[in-house]
Formats: sequence, C-alpha cells, structure tokens
Amino acid sequence: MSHHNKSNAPRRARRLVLAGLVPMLVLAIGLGSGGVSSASSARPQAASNALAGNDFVAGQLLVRFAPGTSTAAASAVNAKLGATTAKSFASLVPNLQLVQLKPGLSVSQALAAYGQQASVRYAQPNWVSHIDGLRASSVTKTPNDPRYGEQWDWPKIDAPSAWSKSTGSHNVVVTDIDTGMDYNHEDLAANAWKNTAECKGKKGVDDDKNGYVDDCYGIDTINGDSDPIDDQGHGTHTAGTIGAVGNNGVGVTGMNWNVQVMPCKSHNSSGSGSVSSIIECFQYVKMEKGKYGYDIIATNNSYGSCPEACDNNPATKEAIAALVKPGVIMAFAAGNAPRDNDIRPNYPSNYDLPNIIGVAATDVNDGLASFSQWGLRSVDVGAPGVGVLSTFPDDTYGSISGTSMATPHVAGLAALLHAGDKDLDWWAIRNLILAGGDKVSSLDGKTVSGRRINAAGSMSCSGVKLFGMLSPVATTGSMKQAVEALNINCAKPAGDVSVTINPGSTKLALKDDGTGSDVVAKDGIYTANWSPACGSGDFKFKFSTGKTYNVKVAACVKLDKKSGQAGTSVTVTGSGYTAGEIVDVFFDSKMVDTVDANGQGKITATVKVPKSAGKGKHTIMASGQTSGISATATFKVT
Ligand SMILES: [Ca+2]
Ligand SMILES: [Ca+2]
Ligand SMILES: [Ca+2]
Ligand SMILES: [Ca+2]
Repeated sequence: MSHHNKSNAPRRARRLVLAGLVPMLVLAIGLGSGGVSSASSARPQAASNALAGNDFVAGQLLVRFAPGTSTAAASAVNAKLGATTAKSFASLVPNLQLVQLKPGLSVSQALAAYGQQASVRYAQPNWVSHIDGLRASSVTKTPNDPRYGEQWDWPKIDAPSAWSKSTGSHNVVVTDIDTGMDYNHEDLAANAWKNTAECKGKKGVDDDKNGYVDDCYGIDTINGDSDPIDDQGHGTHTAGTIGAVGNNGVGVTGMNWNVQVMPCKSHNSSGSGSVSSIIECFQYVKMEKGKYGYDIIATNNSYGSCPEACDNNPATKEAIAALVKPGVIMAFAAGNAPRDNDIRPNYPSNYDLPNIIGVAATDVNDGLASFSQWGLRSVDVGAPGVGVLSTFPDDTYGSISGTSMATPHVAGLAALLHAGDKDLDWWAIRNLILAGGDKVSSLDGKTVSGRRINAAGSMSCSGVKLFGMLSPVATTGSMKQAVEALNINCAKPAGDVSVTINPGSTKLALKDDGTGSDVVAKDGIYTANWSPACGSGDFKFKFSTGKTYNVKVAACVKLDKKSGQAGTSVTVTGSGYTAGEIVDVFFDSKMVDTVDANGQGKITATVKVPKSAGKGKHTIMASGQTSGISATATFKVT
C-alpha cells in the first residue's frame, strides 16, 4: 500500500525538474569532453527551450562547479560574469551554489555564459515550485481498506495527497444515473444517500410529497418505482468509484471516503435506458437539490449514444441545460467506440453546455484506452478507465474497463473539491478539474485540456493557464452559431480572447459576459456569434492565444420560396448531413417535420408555415440527430 504513495506522489515534481535539466546536462557533457564550439552554438537554443513554459526566479541560477574547483576559482568565474554567490549548498552537494546575476543579465544569457566556463559542471534556472509542489512534499493520507493496494487509479491521480486536505463530506451528494446501486453493500451502505423523510416514514405513503412513494434510497425511472437497487452491476461499480467508504477496513475506497451517493436507476438490467428515464433523473436531481436542499454538486452519467441515451435531441439537451442554474456538474462518458467525437458526435457528452464535462479513459501508463472516444473540442479530460477495481453487488468487488469507469472519477472529484471548499462556484470546480490535471501526451490534441485528472493538482492549482476551443466542432452547418472557447487560469477566467477566421479575415471578440449565447457570465467560457454562409467550406480559426483550429461548414438548407403567407407550404432542401440519418425540421423553435437523409446526406421536407406565425422573419432549421449538425434558412411571413 504505502509503496504507492512513495513512488507516485513525488514523481510529478521530479519530472518537472528533469524536463528542465536534461538538455543542459547533455550540453555539460559536451563541454566537458572538449566539444566547446559545437556545444556553444547549440546552447542558447537549448536553454531557451528548457525555459519555455516553466517559471523560474529571475536574476538567479543554480551553478554546480566541476569537482576540484576551489572556492576562489568559483568566485573568480562569478566575478568575471558579474555574479555573486548568494548561497552555498556545498555541505549537501559539493560545489553547488545559488548565484545572484548582475542586473540586466537574463537567465537564458547567463545559462549560455556559465555553460562556456570550463569549470562549470552545470548551470540551471532556479525553478519556481508551485503549490503543486505540495504533492512532492509527500503529505499524503492513505486508507486502510484491504484492497486499496489494487486500486492503481488513486495514486495515479495523486488522491492520497488530496486526501491529506479533504476526504470528502457526508453532506455532499453525487447522483449516480446508472443501473442503480447496491445500497446494502458492505462498502457502500454508509455512503448511500438517504431520504430520511421516507426511510423513517410510512410505507406506501409519499411522506415528503415529492411525487415518489417510499423513495428512501433514490428512484428507479426505468421500471417506474422507488427502489433503485442494482440488477445489473454497472451502477454499483461507478458508485464505488465515487464513494466506496474509505478507511473502514473493508474492501476498497472511493474518491470520497465520505459522501452520499444517490442512485437514480435510469437503465435496466441489460443496460438500456431511454431519454425519459434519464430526464426524470435530472428532474429528481433538480427537485431534491432545489426544493429539499440536498447538496447535489454533480451527477455521474456513464452512458451515451443509442440505445443508452440516443443521439442529438432537444429534450435531453434542454434537460441538462436546466441544471446549469442549480449548479449541477454533469460528468459524461465520451463513449467506448473509439472515434473522434468532434467528427461523429457522441451524445449526451457532446452537447455544448457549460455544466458538461466529457471524459475519456486512460490506462495505468497514461495511454488513451484502446476503446476510448476522444475529441479535441468535445471531450474535456481523461481519467483512469482501464482495469478499475470497485464495488459489485452482494458485497463483491471487481475490475472492469470503460469510459464508464473514468467518468465517476470526475464526478467524484467534483464532490471532493466541493467538500474541501464550499465557497467554490460549480464552474470553478469544473475549471479546477480541467486545469489541475497532469498533461499527458496521449490526450494532447485529443481533449480540450490535454490532461488526465489529478486530484491534488485540482485542489492546489496555481498559475495553470488553459485554453481550448469548444465549438463549433470539426463540422458544422450554415447558421448563426456560437463560437466558444475555454480560457482559464486554474479556477478563474483568464481574460478576453479574439479569433480571426479565414478565408474572409472575419475577426470576432469572444466575451464571457453571460449575454446572448454565453450561458454563464465570468465562468471562463468565452463566446461570440458567427454566421457562415451556405456551402462556404473550410475555415481556419486562429485565436489570440495562438492556437488554431479547422472548421468545415458542410450542411446547408434552401427554401423554394423566401416569403409567403401563414398556412402555406414551403419546400426545404438540405445537404451536408450524414447519409441516412434522421433530420428534425423546426419552424422557429417548433418541430414541424422529421425526415431521413438519403444516401448522399440530402433531405427534402415540406414545411407548413404555422397559421399562428406573425408577419416578419422566421427561421427554418434542419438538425441532424446523428451528425448533430444544424443549418438554417430565413422565411418571411407576409
Ligand atoms: Ca417521496
Ligand atoms: Ca413512504
Ligand atoms: Ca472501504
Ligand atoms: Ca461564459
């Protein structure tokens, strides 16, 4: 058990230092072997590469002189370069000292100058250790659960270090929308949510008058009763990752040693749910949080695509949007059919809403799991999802894999951060989950953050900037739409951004002001509106942060006439949809027709202009259920 925190906790900090040291050590070796001229030409470049993206103390270097260099000789080198010895570490590492540089000499210039001295073994910046570094100080807390040693996920995400600050709170609730939960499990029962009015109430009576009779442990929306016991196993496993009881000498531990997991059974014994079974859970969450005061900070949603949740549909999207205001974070699985969700969206994780965190799965080596879906703009972060040990029904335990297993790590982390600091806004928790993770190469270019979650990193995040475009994803349609980007510094918004779109040199200023399509003010998601024309093709988005993204405008709709009277018919033709997909047609916000795209992704629909439509401009929109792409045309009622 303890070898986990010994080997893992300090690793991140060590890697940081090594990343800075390696190029210079190579140079020092070149120098020592006499290759001065070739080494010196490479040196300044290598030094500046090593400095990129890391913080160091201005005006200082750590210099280690070669063995046998006398104190006087070292001082002479310092004097020649206008530097002085600020501190000697000779009793720890021979010939190592901190030098104070002369004013005006940059650290990279000084690295180059010291590197040319024959008596210098190495010189390196005096790297700043962030609060991150607390992880390196090995302040950790590990639980006594007998199978904790088999849980690779917790040391991987530096949970023991986070647990030294908070192990969760029994007042915090996470709703697990899944196949139910074995709330009698030896390692879950103490953390199972209890609706006391019903647990202590009268059998057969809706004691708290919330519309559900005897909903002591939660509800079952797929079978239509108030018993969310798990008849499948999946939900008991995700629940254990969120909150198997920690440090109780039994079984495993969850991200939260103390928490309340509220199961909402939306999926049946074969793992299938419906839009309505899911939405009913969302409604229950909103009611129990808003009306009954349970502190539900997050939901776990380890499902997606048909038949579990099906494709793009307005009901699911609006139901999730309804949980923005109550401040409920929704962790959604990115899916287990390895593909790019930016190109072929996975719903619900792809809905463009600020309370959704889309989660990919990583393995013990921080590789992207072979089954995991990804998406530079549509999947936010990675979390352990291969061979995850957790609880199974009837007091058993087991290891399984899936983005379903990754997602509860994120929902659980939201609860742990909330327990650790009740003053954090929900969006600040979202931002900390994203910015506090560890950069891993397998997620670079495949997720918004490029990071695998790190519990301690989120808890002590300091000075981490993160930028990522969120929408449009790879392909979109011709209509007025939001251009959105996340721009944060740990929990906080990092300031306005702009984007230049080519061809056309369109410049947009993205604002985080909560107006128009910007859903939440000052949450770190910045938004502007963009209206690409029909069939306008490929665009390059270059942001003021320096990042570039490609957007293809594929879908387009046209009308056989641009104006007419209420009650008349309009023929809508569209193209650019996915072959064979179902396309919903709307007149303003009213769905008026549903058609199938043909093998070329083209549609034809006849829309009857509602008799109630007032004079003036209206919007006709066709929205693909599989592609998620919408395109619009304007119709004027005369
Ligand atoms: Ca009730
Ligand atoms: Ca009752
Ligand atoms: Ca336990
Ligand atoms: Ca915003």
